[in-house]
Amino acid sequence: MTQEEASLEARLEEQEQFEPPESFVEQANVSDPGIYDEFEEHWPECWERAADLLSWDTPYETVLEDGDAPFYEWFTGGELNASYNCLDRHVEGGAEDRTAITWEGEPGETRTYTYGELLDEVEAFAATLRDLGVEADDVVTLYMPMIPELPIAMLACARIGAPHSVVFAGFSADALATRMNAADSEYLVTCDGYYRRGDALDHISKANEGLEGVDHEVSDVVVVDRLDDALEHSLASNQHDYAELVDEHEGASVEPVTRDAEDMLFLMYTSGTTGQPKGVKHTTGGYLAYTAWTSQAVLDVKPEDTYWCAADIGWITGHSYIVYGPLALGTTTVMYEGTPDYPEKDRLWEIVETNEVDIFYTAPTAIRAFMKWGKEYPEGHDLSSLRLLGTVGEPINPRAWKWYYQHIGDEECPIVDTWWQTETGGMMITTLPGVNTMKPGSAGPPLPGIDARVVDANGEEVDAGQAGYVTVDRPWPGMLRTLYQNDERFLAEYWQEYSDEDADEWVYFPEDGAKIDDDGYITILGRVDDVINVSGHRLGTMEIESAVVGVEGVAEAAVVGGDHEVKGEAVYVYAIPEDGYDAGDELEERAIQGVVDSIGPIAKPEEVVFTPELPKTRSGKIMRRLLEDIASGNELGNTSTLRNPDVVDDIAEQVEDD
Ligand code: 6R9
Repeated sequence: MTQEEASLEARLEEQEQFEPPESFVEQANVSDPGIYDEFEEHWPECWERAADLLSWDTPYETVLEDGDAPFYEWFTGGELNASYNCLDRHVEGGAEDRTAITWEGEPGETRTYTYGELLDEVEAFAATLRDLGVEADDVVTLYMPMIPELPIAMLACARIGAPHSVVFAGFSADALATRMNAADSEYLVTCDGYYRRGDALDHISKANEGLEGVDHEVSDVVVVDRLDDALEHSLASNQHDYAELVDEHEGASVEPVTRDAEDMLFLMYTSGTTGQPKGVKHTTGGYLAYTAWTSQAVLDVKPEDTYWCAADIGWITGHSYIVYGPLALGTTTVMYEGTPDYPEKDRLWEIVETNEVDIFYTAPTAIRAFMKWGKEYPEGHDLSSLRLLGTVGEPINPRAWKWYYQHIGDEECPIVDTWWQTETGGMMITTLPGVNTMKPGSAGPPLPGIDARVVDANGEEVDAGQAGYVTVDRPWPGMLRTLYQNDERFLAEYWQEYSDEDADEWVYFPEDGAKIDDDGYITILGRVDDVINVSGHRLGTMEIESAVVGVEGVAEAAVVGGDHEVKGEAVYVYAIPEDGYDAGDELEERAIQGVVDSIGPIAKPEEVVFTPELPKTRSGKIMRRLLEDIASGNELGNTSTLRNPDVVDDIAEQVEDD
């Protein structure tokens, strides 16, 4: 390190606040601090601003209908089509030749689709789906990796009014079956495989195995041939080759189906406290308006930009900020198939340089990996096209924030640390990059119109600096409407904790801990339920536990998240072997494989610790907090209230030995 660099590092290390550069503010979509008051004074009509970003077939009558709270309705009476809003209207407006999607395959090939071409592809696939018998309101499952056919299929579904349910390609066959069963989905679009670190991965076998676990008849399966000859596969009688079907429908014209603002756009299954994933339902009007608005106000997206959200479309971040938000605004959105370190650890920076990316949005876990690899990788590339950086998915520690600011943004790009959830549809707590001071480690104030607070267990707002829980005291357009076919669970999961039902006061509880400072900036502390966050991916400990207990030879298991340098949190399993089984490597291997088979490699345990007993309270509850502390290597508090305090030392010793 040169002396100059060393003094810069030292200065950054001490600096706690950063102002957005003047050059950014001057061109920002939102730069007037008055926007907060404006939204406050005109709430809920302020949300017309979001709805105005869309083209409506029928104008809405009411902005917010709260008669049946918390089953809120937004833009009631309005009608629109999401695919029309993401495609046709840009083409009609003269942007036919603007690039909509730039795709980078892992082996190095690229594909681009202009808005005109994307519309043609979407129409051809929409016609295909219709021919297969898909009707409005039929749930179509999309089990696909990061290939252009995924957003094409999403928009084709939206065009004909069929909600999609995207299942992350890294999820297991079991996870696919569970989700298809829960949604009664009779159609599946998948692919033969994809590339990962140079290998052609077989995906179709996993899809086929999943189909065996579906409890109802699946009418049709469409298979994209991503790998050509790299993987031989045969198709069953109800399985069709994507390209063949699309060729037959080339040039088809499919009118976008007019949808009610409150009609379901998609379902997204996410992890919760119990083993059964939650089917989060998002609607057409509110969700699309909210993702378009936040893309514009927070990500500063402009039609002429090249914008890159390096997430996977299989998660909500990809739905909202690779597909719907950016395309609704008519910008160019980048998709990358592979991993950041293949073929070299500068792959992402090469993509930024060659595509002259303006805006880059990623997860803190990726930034921590970049830090570990070293600054020489970004330094080898010209990243001067970048104007704005963003993070999402988990808390970002100030050190990683500053590294991102210095080595990727060259101290010239604001960073937005955006807190939100699958359920919120879009961003909720973050600075506005053209308005607010940034404080590394703190997401920022709630967005204009968002009534997020930090409260204690009684719902009273906590003092600055005190830890509490996040609540959202007023609805917003992008919010989930319910859990699919399960209103009861919707009420119990999100509204029970802090609402006063008799007074008809409804408070949304996201199950995150937080603290707030004197300026109203919120620092998120993490989940307060049994959900852990591994590399920005949300996993339910209960789902993992039931996978471990399903392994022959395991009697009981507790799963917790422990600190991890790169992943943020990692999965730790504490398990009691069944009598007659040896607590050795073989059982550990099988326990790990059990988790991978039932959920997917993202949930792979960091460590399995066998113990004759789990630490339990006198009332018989497993002391998870204690196991978390052991996993994270923290100081252990008082264990005297345990029924079996001795077991703690045994476990802690084993973890240290490993
Ligand atoms: C978008 C997304 C939601 C959970 C959420 C919280 C954590 C997300 C964060 C963050 C701190 C941020 N989270 N963004 N924590 N700072 N900027 O990630 O959705 O997969 O549903 O996860 O992620 O704990 O409750 P989802």
